[in-house]
Amino acid sequence: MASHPEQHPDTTVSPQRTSAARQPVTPELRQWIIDQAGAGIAAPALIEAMCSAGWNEDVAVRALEDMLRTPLDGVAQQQGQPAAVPVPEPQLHESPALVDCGDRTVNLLLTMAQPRIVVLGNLLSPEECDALIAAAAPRMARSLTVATQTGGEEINDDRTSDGMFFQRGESPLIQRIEERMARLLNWPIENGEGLQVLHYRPGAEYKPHYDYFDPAEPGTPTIVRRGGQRVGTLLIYLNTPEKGGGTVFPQAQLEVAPQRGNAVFFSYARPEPSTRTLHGGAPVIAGDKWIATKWLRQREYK
Ligand code: PD2
Ligand code: ZN
Repeated sequence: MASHPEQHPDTTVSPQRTSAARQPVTPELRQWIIDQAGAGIAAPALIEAMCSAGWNEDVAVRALEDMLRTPLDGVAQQQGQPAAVPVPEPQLHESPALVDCGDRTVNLLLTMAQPRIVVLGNLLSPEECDALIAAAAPRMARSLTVATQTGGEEINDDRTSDGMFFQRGESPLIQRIEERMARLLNWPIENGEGLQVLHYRPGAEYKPHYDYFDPAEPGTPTIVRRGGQRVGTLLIYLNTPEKGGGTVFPQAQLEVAPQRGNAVFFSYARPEPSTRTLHGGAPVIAGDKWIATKWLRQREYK
């Protein structure tokens, strides 16, 4: 049985707890969750205990979700790592099978807490995928990556795809897709970089990397002046390659199969390998692979 959170010496129950819709997740509540989870108490029992101690159910669930996502946060800060910052996150309270994105309902296929990864089905229709490829195809060039030494851009042998960027909101199609992503991830459209489309031919790949900008690189302060750090990535598969081309997360030992219209989202609350968001595009073995990538920044990306 889970003890009640108010039994924690630092936690006092006040009558306002049940009425306040926006109760904060206090450090004491976080500590209580760590203690209980460490004692092997399962999530449903923890939520029940918090609710019967007077915590608002939404706050209880949010606290637990936060803890599951960043279980080592306290330890990380003690070790001098930067504090975790807010990240985009779909509304997945009560594990819905379907997620409402305003103009489209998306299927929830997989969630992982640490690293935070969410796999979604049916984010784009087949027609939207085809339209994105058609609009991108005449504008493709060998992919560049951000040159972390200088803050500029460079050709990178780790990334043997062709690519292009749409301007944010540059067409009704792009606008509609960006609004859907913003609604899905609860993150302002203005914080997104322009949507990127990549095309991999057989043999092409994107070797494992992190999407955040390494704070140790000299070009990073220049890069993050515009919009802050990247804190999340949404990759959408625009076609289904015949063989290969999955998105791999080596630290999670996970591979997401590329299926047209599906997407994988992951977030990183600090620019650190401890987020375990190392990921890569496995070599395409047969057929082509087309993806669209949306990177989310901390602040408005002007
Ligand atoms: O194409 C992919 O699966 C892939 C893998 C890793 C794309 C990216 N990173 C990216 O666009 O950042
Ligand atoms: Zn990447």
